[in-house]
Amino acid sequence: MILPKLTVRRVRTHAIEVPMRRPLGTSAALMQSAPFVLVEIETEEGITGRAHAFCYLAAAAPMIRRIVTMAGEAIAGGAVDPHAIGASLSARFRLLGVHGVVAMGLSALDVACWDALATAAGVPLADYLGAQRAAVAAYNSNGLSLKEPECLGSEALALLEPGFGAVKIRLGRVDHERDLAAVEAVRSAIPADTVLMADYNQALTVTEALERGAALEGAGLAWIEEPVAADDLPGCARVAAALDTPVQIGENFYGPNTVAAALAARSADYLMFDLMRIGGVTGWLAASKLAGEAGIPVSSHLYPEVSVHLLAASDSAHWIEYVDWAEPFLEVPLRLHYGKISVPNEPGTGVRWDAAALRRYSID
Ligand code: SMN
Ligand code: MG
Repeated sequence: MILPKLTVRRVRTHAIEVPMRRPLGTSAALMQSAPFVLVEIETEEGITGRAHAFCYLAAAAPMIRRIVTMAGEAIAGGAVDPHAIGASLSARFRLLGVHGVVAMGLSALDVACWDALATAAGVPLADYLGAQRAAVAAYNSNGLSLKEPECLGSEALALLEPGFGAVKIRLGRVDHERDLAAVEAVRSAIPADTVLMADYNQALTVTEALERGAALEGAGLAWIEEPVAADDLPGCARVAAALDTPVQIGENFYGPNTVAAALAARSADYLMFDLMRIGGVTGWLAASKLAGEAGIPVSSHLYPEVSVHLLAASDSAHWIEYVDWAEPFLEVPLRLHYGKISVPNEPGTGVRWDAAALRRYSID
């Protein structure tokens, strides 16, 4: 791949917190608004690369910004070369460790670099990476929180309304019977051919996961996500081996080395990568190559706006997770078409922020 010649002029960041249409209640936390750090790499050539990082907690936004600003000062004046930048920044932050907010900051810079390069080349990022398809099948992940099971059937139907053929439910209540009732409430409300995924967000011990997973075998779940601690790769492997229902993990993997370890341990049937944890586009490409070689289908975690490009260019693309959290600040919303997300036609990722939204939701 020939890199367009671009030079980093400066890096800017913004912090915003936007309302969520539906609060999301997982076994780990209830989120009622969505804090983001927005990153812009300005180049001497006049092209700007952008990336958005979801922060989980508003308190994490200033930390991520600080990392991005420090890293931005280190790369100013150099070439927009994601691999070289990644190598030098990983070395710079090695003693602190490239995890958590550090990994998120460096991943955001990487995504902004790739956005700038594809924009300079005049093509969508998917095409720049060798797109194989124009759209990716999406599941609606905007709801089905840990609420009263009785209200979940109608919510599932509302989530399918825009044309989706798949939805994800959150599980991990203290009372397993209520989890079963929640799955049953959704299953009986949605059409038989609707795909239903379930996410425990690491709530269970391995013993619990084996018991609860066995009780769910007949529920027709497309996958059980993160049943146990994400870094317990042998534990994940035990659950994956015992259950017929596929086990999905990976949103908490920092970098491709964890993917290699998970593959070696046979920790899951499916893998999903989070753009801001896996190492941006560069980390995703390496991770997805490993998964592809092992024959493991790859899905995305959050960031549908950028993940659509990566999955469109991937041999092993499975499902894209659709969340609408960035919609309040995006200039151009995602294009949904019969349950798929289409690759935008414009150069780069197509992610640009609306100036008025930036002012309105600023938490600077
Ligand atoms: C999830 C976790 C944390 C924030 C958003 C979403 C969840 C998912 O694990 O996979 O959607
Ligand atoms: Mg998850």
